[in-house]
Amino acid sequence: MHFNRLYPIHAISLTLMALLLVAPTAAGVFEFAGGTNSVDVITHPTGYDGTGRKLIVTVGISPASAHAGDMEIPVQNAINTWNRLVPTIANVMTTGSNVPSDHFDFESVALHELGHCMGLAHPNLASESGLAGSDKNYTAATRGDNNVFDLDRGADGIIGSSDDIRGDDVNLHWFFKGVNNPFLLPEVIDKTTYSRDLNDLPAGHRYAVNGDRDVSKLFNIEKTEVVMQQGIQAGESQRALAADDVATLRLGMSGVDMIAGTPDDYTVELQYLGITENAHIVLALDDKVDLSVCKIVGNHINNDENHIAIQSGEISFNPGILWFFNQELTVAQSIPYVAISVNDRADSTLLRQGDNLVLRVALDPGVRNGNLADYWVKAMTPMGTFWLNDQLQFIASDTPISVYGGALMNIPSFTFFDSTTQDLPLGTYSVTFAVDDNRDQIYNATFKHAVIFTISP
Ligand SMILES: [Ca+2]
Ligand SMILES: [Ca+2]
Ligand SMILES: [Ca+2]
Ligand SMILES: [Ca+2]
Repeated sequence: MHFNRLYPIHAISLTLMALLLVAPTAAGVFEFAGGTNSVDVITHPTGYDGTGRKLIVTVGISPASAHAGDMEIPVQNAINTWNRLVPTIANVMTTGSNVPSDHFDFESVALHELGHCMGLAHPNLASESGLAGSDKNYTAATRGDNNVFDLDRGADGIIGSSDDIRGDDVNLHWFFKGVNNPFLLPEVIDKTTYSRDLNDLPAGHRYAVNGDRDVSKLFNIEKTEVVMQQGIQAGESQRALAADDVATLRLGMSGVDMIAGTPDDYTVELQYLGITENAHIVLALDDKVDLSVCKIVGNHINNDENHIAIQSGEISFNPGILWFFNQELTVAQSIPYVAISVNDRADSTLLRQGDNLVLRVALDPGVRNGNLADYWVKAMTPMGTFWLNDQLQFIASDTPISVYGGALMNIPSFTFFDSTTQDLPLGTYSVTFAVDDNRDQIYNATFKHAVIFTISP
């Protein structure tokens, strides 16, 4: 079977207004960073003027667009995904996705383009670098003094990981200081925890890691890719955010002082207005682009060279592509509600060897109360994949082992692991709690939630 790999691209339009920005050719984690602008540029959503507030960014679908009606549900789903701002893993879905193998998933691409329209750029070098093939997956950077991209994938053979040798290329990717794992989040996200400066990398790391799907495997995480990473294949979906998508938007939300918890912080909510041109961001299927593009216009905030606010966004999709329009409206919270926590955090945490580790699950079956289901707890670890069995022991197995089969029931909180990490190997672990909508001993993971933690010396 033949799969095309097409790349959503973005471009930045020029305007004649004196304060507005010209188009850079390089892009990083934030739009407008690099090129003719400062590499430290943080780009903020429409409406931010340097004072703390809740930004409402409106989204509409062009009435002139082909498939305008078909776009309504996937656009609302993508808006809802950004508004929830929940980090996930295993967000690259091929099997288990409802996208036909020869179609491109409109919802996934709309999610990516809405990220551009809020100021997020590609974390990888992407097609705007002019590079070919997998070289586009190196971490976003400028060419540096020698004016060429220095590309060496390092000893692990994986492009975009911590051992890449990048010469004088100036890193544009904001990373978790001292951690450099784009699938993990600290509680506070601002300049005290995130940096572009390679001196803030952990000892032994050479470059900022970007959240590429091949890189996720190095962290014992199921196929996961940052939504803002460029590139989607036919037949797959990426409808949920990864940690670095959340981190980058929240870094911007720490405001112009880049300190969380001060008066210049903002929150942002995308608001769907329906089929109308009268919105900050308007989507259309027209014939202007290869796959898709978000054209944005930005303006410096109070003449600050490092802070730019987007004025408006225009998202174009190529009508010649075979698009799949998902017609399942996702609700604000998944039903049933499935949750796992690590030391009472819902996303991720950092542990020292010897710290205590507590893993808990919760389940609210909602309207599915009593339906038969398989229950699973899967741990991907530095020693391989483990499954919690019905004796609540982790068993190493490449074949799924269920922890329980029976009716969906209300579980307010259940602790299945509470122990020291003294004897656990160093590295990154991900643990997924999943329930199915059937009881057949086959791992479907219809509803799931995962947490990630690291153990360091
Ligand atoms: Ca590498
Ligand atoms: Ca260079
Ligand atoms: Ca602030
Ligand atoms: Ca099953």
